[in-house]
Amino acid sequence: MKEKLEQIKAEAIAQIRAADVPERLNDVRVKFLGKKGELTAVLKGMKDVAPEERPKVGQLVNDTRAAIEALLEESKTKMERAIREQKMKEEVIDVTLPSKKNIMGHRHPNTIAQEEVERIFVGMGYEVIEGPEVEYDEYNFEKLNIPADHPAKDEQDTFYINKEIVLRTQTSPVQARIMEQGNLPIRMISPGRVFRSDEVDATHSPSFHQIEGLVIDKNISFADLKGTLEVFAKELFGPETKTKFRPHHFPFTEPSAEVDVSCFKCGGKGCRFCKGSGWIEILGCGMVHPHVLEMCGIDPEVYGGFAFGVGLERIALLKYEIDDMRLLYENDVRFLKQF
Ligand code: 2U9
Repeated sequence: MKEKLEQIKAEAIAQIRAADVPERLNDVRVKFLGKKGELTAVLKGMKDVAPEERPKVGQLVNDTRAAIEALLEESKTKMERAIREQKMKEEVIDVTLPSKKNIMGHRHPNTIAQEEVERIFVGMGYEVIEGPEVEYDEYNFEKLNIPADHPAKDEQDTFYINKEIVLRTQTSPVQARIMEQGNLPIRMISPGRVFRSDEVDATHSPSFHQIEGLVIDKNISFADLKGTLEVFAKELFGPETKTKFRPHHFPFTEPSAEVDVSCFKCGGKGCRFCKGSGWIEILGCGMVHPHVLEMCGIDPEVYGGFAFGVGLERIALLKYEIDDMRLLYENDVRFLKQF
């Protein structure tokens, strides 16, 4: 029995020494100390040992078990330490390395201009409402009093999806849809992308952005329109800014006007920026045409209103003194982060 135990112990020790990973150590534990292990088998054979010999043999079995367990534990600890040290060597962290730069994006000048215009009108109680970029001809043209034979409807100027559907050429259809809903009064601005079949140059792009405004209520006069746009111009270009309303024509407004602001570079004296005139054109506006009101379900005998349209790129180019619109679409961060 003694020899048998010595043999088990020697075998276990040899196998523990040979183990190269913790899993192998566990295999050894199961093989020798487990329920069906070799040492357990010896214990089971105790019934064949003479009773007076049993305590001695029992003691021997326990000693062997303790020796194997101790060696297993010691090997496991050693192995785990070695693994940890190896890992530490592989995962060296150089705390002296410079940190990665956190590269921040930047708001596009168009977005800055749009948010500025929105801030001004929201401050005067206007709602900001967006709508679809792909529109029915009916909303983009018909309801805005732009008849079938109007030059703006030419395929040279408008992108047609089919006979009835276009890429909107202005954001006015958003306003026409809101008017149709009939919740009056209305005080809204609609910012967004619009499309015109233009060749690309320093001041044109087939896709650009607008903000249009609309007010519909009882007793709205041209004086309300003038006052509103004067406040807008002063907020946008500074408190000294003067405004000039020049008569103009738009199909959807009557009367209509184009608005110039006094040059914010020279204060109106005339410079290169305003091409010597002292004035810079910034937007178009007018009193909503009674026919437009009617087509959008509003009684022009009871309600009236004014509307205006601003090109956002134009505002961005002016405010930030950018001389070529194409720079706005290249998305070069070195350009964008200047504003
Ligand atoms: C409705 C009725 C009337 C919107 C208006 C303008 C004048 C205007 C241009 C500015 C530069 C377009 O981006 S641009 O080329 N817009 O001059 N827009 S009045 O009038 C409306 C809008 C909606 C229902």
